[in-house]
Amino acid sequence: MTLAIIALGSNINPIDNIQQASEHLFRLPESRVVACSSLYRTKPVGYLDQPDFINGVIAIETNLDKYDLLSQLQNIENNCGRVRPFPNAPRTIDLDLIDYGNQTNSDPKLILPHPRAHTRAFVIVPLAEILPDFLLNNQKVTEIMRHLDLTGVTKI
Ligand code: PH2
Ligand code: MG
Ligand code: MG
Repeated sequence: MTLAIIALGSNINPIDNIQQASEHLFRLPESRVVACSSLYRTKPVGYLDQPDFINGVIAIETNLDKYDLLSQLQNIENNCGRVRPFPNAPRTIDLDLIDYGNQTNSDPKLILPHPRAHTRAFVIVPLAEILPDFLLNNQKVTEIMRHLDLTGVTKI
C-alpha cells in the first residue's frame, strides 16, 4: 500500500463541508485512513478578500493508483458542490493530493509533491501534527515548519 497525504480546505460552510468530505475519504475504495489532524482556522493565503478557512490533513494508505486517487478526490469535491468561478475563489471544499508515496511527478495534471505545500503553514502545521517525521521534498515537516510564518493558523 502507498501512503498518501490529502489536505482539506474550505471557507464556505467549512465545518459541514470538511465533515462531509472526511466521511467520503473514510469510504474511499482500496484505502484506509491512518491519521486525521485536528482542524485549524486559517487566514486566507493568496486571494485575501475572502472568509477564513478551516484546514486539516488526512493520511491514507491506498492501493489506488495516483491518478485514480486524484479522480476520486475530484469526485468528492464535485459531490460537495465545488464550483470554480475564478482561481482561489472561496470554496466549499478543496482536496489537494500533497504527496503520494514520496513519488515525484511532473505531469501538470498532477504535480507531486504538491508544488506549494512546503510554503503553506495551513498544510504543514496539520501534517506535522500527525506525521512529524514525514519527509516532504526530502525535508522533515517539523523542519519545514520552523521556517514558516505560523501566525494565522489556529487549532480549533
Ligand atoms: N487554499 C488556497 C489558497 N489559499 N488559504 C488558506 N488559509 N487555506 C487554504 O486551503 C487555501 C488558502 C488554494 O487552494
Ligand atoms: Mg488548494
Ligand atoms: Mg485544489
